[in-house]
Amino acid sequence: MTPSSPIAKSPPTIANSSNHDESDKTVSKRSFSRSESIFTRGSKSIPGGVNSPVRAFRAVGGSPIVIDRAEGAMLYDVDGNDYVDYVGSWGPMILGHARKDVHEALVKAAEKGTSFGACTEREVSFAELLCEIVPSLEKVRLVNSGTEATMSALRLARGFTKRDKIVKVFGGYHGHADYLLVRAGSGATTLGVPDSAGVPKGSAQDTLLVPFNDIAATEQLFADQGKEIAALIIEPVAGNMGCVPPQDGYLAGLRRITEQYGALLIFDEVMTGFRVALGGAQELYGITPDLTCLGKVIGGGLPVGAYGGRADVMDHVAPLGPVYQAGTLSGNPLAVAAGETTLRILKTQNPYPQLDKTTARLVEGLKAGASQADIPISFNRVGSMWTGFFQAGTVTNFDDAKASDTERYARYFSEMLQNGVYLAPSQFEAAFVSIAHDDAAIERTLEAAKRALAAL
Ligand code: HOZ
Repeated sequence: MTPSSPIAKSPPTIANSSNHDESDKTVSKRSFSRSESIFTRGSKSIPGGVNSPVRAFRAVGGSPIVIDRAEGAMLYDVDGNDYVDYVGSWGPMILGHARKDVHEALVKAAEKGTSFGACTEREVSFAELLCEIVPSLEKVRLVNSGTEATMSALRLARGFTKRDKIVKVFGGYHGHADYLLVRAGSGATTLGVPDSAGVPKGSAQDTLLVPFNDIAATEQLFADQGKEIAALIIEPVAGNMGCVPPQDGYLAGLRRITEQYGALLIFDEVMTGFRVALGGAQELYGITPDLTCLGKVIGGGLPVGAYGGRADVMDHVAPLGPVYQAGTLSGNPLAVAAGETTLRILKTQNPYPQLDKTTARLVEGLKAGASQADIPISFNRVGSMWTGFFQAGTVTNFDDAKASDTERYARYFSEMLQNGVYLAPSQFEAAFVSIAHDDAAIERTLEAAKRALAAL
């Protein structure tokens, strides 16, 4: 499978673009001076200098690199440094950056107007495509972000069941709605604020918690309070405590318990949708939730979210039903153009076997490097989503993830940055491989990791 060419005129220069001169093996230290000065300037007008906390380098030290452009698997910062990118805009960029076909679809859509706040034919074909691809979707509503999707799905679940309580897992992150910032993973854990200030007690008191991969605890919770629980929301492959796969039978167990107590099962597939399989984790593991939340990949790099599922539940959403949810830019023609083009490419090309192979090669290589360097790193991977936890133990839940050596991860992160690889500036995030990550990108990453581990 050959990805379409990127829009920039110059071809990516992966193999020779590190800061290592292969002829004399000298290493020049990368300079980040322009990034630093822009970040310092930005910190005066933007809180913490970032528009989303996960972008800050607080957990790893130093100041964030400031991006100039991206192409294929590569990021380029304002100092002229290049990086093999494993953040992928936190998941959306499964086709790689600056795809020509996505770009063309965007230009074409923009020529017809950027927002109407009214119906379009394309939002209908996009909804049809989503319902065709994602097994549980009978009806779907477009929103603007993953946070909006989870917020709306939970309101709908509460309106449908006429119950107030919801269940999430420790370390699960489902966006920044009040009642979800309870023992939340991702940036909330990275920055030490798993329970955010500003959340009224009343909003959080109906959020119940269980450990990920713990069916017995979930069973017990439902035995105690099941008749009051509207929904259990979960990332079927946890991604916001780092990548943690569900153990055999776990998702089936959740399906059984929620059904038994008349609660809805909501899969937050913002990260896993169109990522771990075309139809997401529900296709991969063969479990059908009542509602599904989507984001990231469905926007093809533009802000899109969606929630959908059983028609009898979705029909409770206004204007059909009493659960209100709205949005000026929902179904925005640019976002839908980028999203639809991305999904059609994924559907036609089926890059998933290739993504799996590439990521397996990467992770196996990283594993071998870690074992040669005698540094314990525990790897989890599902398809093109993975995390290397700096510890010897197996990571099956949030407590396991938190046992990682975050200081060592921070040193590794900085060394990888110096060696031209951009990872998430946190131990508690998943990394993503795109179809633009070719052999040269993987080789370069493995070389960088060897150097980084040797420097620890
Ligand atoms: N789910 C993303 C990180 N785990 C969110 C990105 C953000 O918070 O900016």
